[in-house]
Amino acid sequence: MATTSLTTCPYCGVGCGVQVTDEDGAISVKGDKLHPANFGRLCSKGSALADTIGLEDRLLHPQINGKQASWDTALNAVSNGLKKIIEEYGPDAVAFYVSGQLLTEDYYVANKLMKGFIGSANIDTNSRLCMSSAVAGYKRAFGSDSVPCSYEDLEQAELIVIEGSNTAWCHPIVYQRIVKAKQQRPELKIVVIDPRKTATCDIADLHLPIKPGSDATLFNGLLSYINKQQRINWDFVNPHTEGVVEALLAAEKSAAGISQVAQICELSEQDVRLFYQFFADTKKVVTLYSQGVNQSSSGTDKSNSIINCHLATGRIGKPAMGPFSITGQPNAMGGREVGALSNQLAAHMELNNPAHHDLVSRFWQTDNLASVAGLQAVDMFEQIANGKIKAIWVIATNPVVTLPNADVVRRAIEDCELVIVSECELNTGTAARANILLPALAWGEKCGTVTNSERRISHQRNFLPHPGEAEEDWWILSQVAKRMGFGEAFNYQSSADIFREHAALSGFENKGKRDFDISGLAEITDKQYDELSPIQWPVTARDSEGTERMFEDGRFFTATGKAQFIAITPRPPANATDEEYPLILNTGRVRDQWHTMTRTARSARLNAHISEPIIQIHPADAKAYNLKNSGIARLDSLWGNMLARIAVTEEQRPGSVFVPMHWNDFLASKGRVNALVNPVVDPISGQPESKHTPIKVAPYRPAWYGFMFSRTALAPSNAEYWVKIKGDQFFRYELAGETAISDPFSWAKKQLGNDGEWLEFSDQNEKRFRAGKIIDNRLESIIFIAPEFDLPARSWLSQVFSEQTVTDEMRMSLLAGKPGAGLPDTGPMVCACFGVGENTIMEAIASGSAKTAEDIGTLLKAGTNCGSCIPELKNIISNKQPH
Ligand SMILES: Nc1nc2c(c(=O)[nH]1)N[C@H]1C(S)=C(S)[C@@H](COP(=O)(O)OP(=O)(O)OC[C@H]3O[C@@H](n4cnc5c(=O)[nH]c(N)nc54)[C@H](O)[C@@H]3O)O[C@H]1N2
Ligand SMILES: Nc1nc2c(c(=O)[nH]1)N[C@H]1C(S)=C(S)[C@@H](COP(=O)(O)OP(=O)(O)OC[C@H]3O[C@@H](n4cnc5c(=O)[nH]c(N)nc54)[C@H](O)[C@@H]3O)O[C@H]1N2
Ligand code: SF4
Ligand SMILES: [Mo]
Repeated sequence: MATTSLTTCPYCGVGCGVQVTDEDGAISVKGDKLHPANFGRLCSKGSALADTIGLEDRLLHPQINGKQASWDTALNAVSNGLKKIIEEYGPDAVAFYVSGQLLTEDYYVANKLMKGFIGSANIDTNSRLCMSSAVAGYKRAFGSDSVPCSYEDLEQAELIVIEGSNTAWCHPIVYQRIVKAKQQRPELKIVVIDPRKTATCDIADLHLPIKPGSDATLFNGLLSYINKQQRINWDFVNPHTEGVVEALLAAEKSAAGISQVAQICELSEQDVRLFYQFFADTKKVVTLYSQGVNQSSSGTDKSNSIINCHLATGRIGKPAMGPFSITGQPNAMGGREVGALSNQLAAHMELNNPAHHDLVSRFWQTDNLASVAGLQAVDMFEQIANGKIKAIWVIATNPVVTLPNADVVRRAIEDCELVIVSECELNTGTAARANILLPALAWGEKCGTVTNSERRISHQRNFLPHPGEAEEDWWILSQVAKRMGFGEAFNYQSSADIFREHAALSGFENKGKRDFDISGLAEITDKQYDELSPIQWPVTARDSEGTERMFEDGRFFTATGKAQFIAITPRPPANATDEEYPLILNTGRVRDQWHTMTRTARSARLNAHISEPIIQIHPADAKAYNLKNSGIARLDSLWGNMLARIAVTEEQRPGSVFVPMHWNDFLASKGRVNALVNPVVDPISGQPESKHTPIKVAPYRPAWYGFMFSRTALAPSNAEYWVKIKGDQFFRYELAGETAISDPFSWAKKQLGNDGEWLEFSDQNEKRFRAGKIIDNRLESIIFIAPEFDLPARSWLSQVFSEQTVTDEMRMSLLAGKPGAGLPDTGPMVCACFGVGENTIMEAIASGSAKTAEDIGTLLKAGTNCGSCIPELKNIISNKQPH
C-alpha cells in the first residue's frame, strides 16, 4: 500500500516542498505541487533524496572512545565531562559549534542551554562561514537582520543583478523560477557579476567577470553614478534614511567615474556603463547575492555597498525590489531566528542590549544568561588549538573539512580534551576524532521546522522509523541539560513544545519593536503544528497569514526608525598574490554535491557529474604552469596543500582557479581544499575569506596512473592519490602512485582479492597493465594502470557493471581497454536525473536531429526534469556547432 507525506528538502535554502511516497518500504520523492517555494519542481539533489536514506555507514548507537555505550552512560559522560571542565576553568572553557542544518527546535535548545544556563556565549554556527556578513550588513542598514524580499519579487522584477551567486547550481529552483520569468518576459534583464562564467550566465544579458574581491568598488561606483544621473529618490531618502551624504562622499572618493571603476574591477568601461545604465534606468530591481559577496574579509562592507544603492533609489519594501541575500543552508534563517551566532541572543535580540538581556533572562527564568559575546567560529577553533577551550560539542557540521586552515582545525580537534559530536553519519572527519559520539536522527526520521531564504517557515516531517538508537538533536541536548541540573527549563515533550516557546519569546514584550515576531503561532496545538502550512514571518495577530515583504511602511528597526547608509571604503582581499603564490584560489560548490558529501556521495547519479576534486583553470594559466587537462595538479598555499584533477576551461578567469569545497578524507586522499584556505576573517562579521587565497600550482608527476572498479568497497594501497566514487553497481577508485609497481599482477591481486577468474593484459615495456576479475560469469572488479593519465573511458566501464554476464566480446574489449561489445560509451554524465551522457548528446547533435536544448529534451529526456543541466546542454551544442 502506498502512503504519502509532505516534507521539506534538507539541502539548500530554497526550501522546496517534497512529497514522499512509501510503497511497501520503497521510497520515492517528487516535488510538492502546492509548496510556494517550488510548486512541484525539485533539482538534481532533491530528486535523488531517496538514494541517500540507506542505513549503511550511519551512526546508530552512542559511542565512547570508539566503543558502543548506552544512552545513559553517554549522556552522563557528556554532562559530567562538561561540568568538570566548567567547575575547574569556568563556562568559557566549553563551546558548542552548531549548524544551519539543525531544525529550529534543535537550534533553539542548543542556544538556550549554552547562553541561558551554562552561562557562556561560546556557541557559534557554521552560518558564520556562510551568512554572517549578510546578517551584519542588514543589521547595520536596517537595525535588524531582515531579508526584505520574496521569491515572487524575482519573478516580477525588470532587472535581476546576480552577484557572487551561482544560482543555477546552488539555488536551482529559484534559478528555474527566474528562467521561467525570463521566458515569459524576455525584457527581464539579468546581470551576473562573478569572476567565472558559471552556468548561471546562461540567461545573462550581461556578465561582468569582475576582478575577485573588487565588488565594493563596483557598487560604490554605481552609487556615485546614480547620484550623477540624478536618480536618487529623495522622496524616499529624506524621510526614511540617514547617512547618504557620507556614503556618497566615500563612493565618490573610491570610485569617481566609470573608467576608474573599470580599471580597478578589470572590466570593460562599456560593460560597467551598461550595468550602471540598466540599474539607474530600471525601477524594479532585485540584487540577489551570496557567497561571492559574503565570504570575504570585507564581506559586510560589500553587502552594505549593495544595500546603499537600493536605499538611494528607494527600491526596498516594494514589490519586485530589494537587496536579497539568498541563504545557503536549509535552516540558515532558523539559526538567525534563535540567535545561535555567538554575538546574538534568541529571537533576533542582542547580547549587548541590557533591555534584551533582561527580557530573555525573565522569559527563560535564568540568572545566568551570558552577557558578553562568545567566540566566532574561526577564533573558537584557535582557542581549542591553544588549549583555552577544553571541551567542544559539534552538532550537524563537519569543521575539519569546512573551516579554513583545516589541517590546523583537525589537529585542534585531535588534541582537545573532550570532543563530543552529534552526527547521523559514522564517516565524517570530525566524527572520526570524537571522544563521545551521539547518534542523531536524519532527514526523513526527524521532525521540526526550517525557514527558507524568503523567511518561509516549513515543516520537515518524518516518514521513516527511528533507526537503531538515534534520537532527535533537541532530545539529546535536553537530556544533557537535565543532567547538568537545568531540568526545569528543558522539560520538553515534543518539538511542538519547543516551537511554541520559541514563538512566544519572539512576541514577548515585542509590540512591533523587533522584526522577528511569530507570536501568531505561539499557541498552536500539536495538531496545528503537525499540519503547519508554509508561512512567511512575521506572523502576528495582525498578520496572521504571514508577511510577504518587509519594510513596506518605510520604517526600520534602528533607533531613529530610519535605514542607515554606510560609507564604504573598499579594501582589497587580505592577501594578495605574489611571485611565489601567483594564482587566486576561489572555492565553492558543484551542481550535484552537498558540502562534505556525507549524504550526496551515497547517490551514484549525483557522483557521476563531477566525480573528483577538480581545479578549474584557464587555458593560458594551464599553459603557463604546464598543466594538462585531465592530469593531476598539486596546489600549495601558505597554509596547506592538496591534489586535484585538472579541468582546463575558458570559463575560468585568467589568474584565478576554482576548486570545489566538497571532498573529505573518506572520499579522497588529498582533496580537502580548506587545508589551503586563508583563515583571515571580516573584522565585523567574523566570516572567513573562502573565495580568495593566493596559491601556486604545479603538475603532479606520479610514477603511474590507474583506476579500479569493484562491486565491493576496497582500501587502495601504495596510491598517494586516490578518490573513491560510488557508482550504480560498483565503487570506482581513481588512483596515482609515486612508486613504480614492479609486479602489477600481484599488486592487483592485493587490491582486488585473490579469488575468481582473472583476465590479464600486461605490457612491461609500456608499463601498462589491465586486469579483470570475473565471478560466476559476472564482472566483479577491474584494474587499469598506465604511465599516463589517458586511460580508457570510465563511463563505458561503468556500463559493463550493469550487465548480467560478461560476453566474449566484452572480455576482448576489456582487455583491449576500448569500448565495444555492443555497448557504446555514453560519455561523462550530463543529466543526473535521466543518466544521459555527453557522448549520447553529441551523437544526437551530430546526426542533425537535435539543434537546441529543447530538441535534446524531446529526444533523450535530458534537462526535462530539474533543468539543472540545460546550461551544459547549450554549451555542448554551441561547442559542437561550427564557429
Ligand atoms: N549544489 C549545491 N548547492 C548548494 C550547496 C552545496 O553544497 N551544493 N550549499 C548551499 C549553501 S550552504 C550555500 S551558502 C549556497 C552558496 O551558493 P553560492 O554562493 O551561489 O555558491 P558558491 O559556489 O560558494 O559561490 C558563488 C560564486 O561566487 C563567485 N565569486 C568568487 N569570488 C567572487 C568575487 O570576488 N566577486 C563576485 N561577485 N563573485 C565571486 C564564485 O566564482 C562562485 O561562482 O549554496 C547552497 N546550495
Ligand atoms: N573553502 C570553502 N569552505 C567553505 C565554504 C566555501 O564556499 N568554501 N562554504 C562554507 C559554507 S557557506 C557552509 S554552510 C559550510 C558547510 O559546512 P558543514 O556544515 O561543515 O558541511 P556539511 O557536510 O553539511 O556538514 C553537516 C554535517 O551534519 C550532519 N548532519 C546532517 N543532518 C544532521 C542532523 O539532523 N543532526 C546532526 N547532529 N547531524 C546532521 C551531516 O552528516 C554532516 O556531517 O562550509 C563552509 N566552508
Ligand atoms: S533547489 Fe534543490 S537542493 Fe534546494 S531545496 Fe530545492 S530541491 Fe532541495
Ligand atoms: Mo552555506
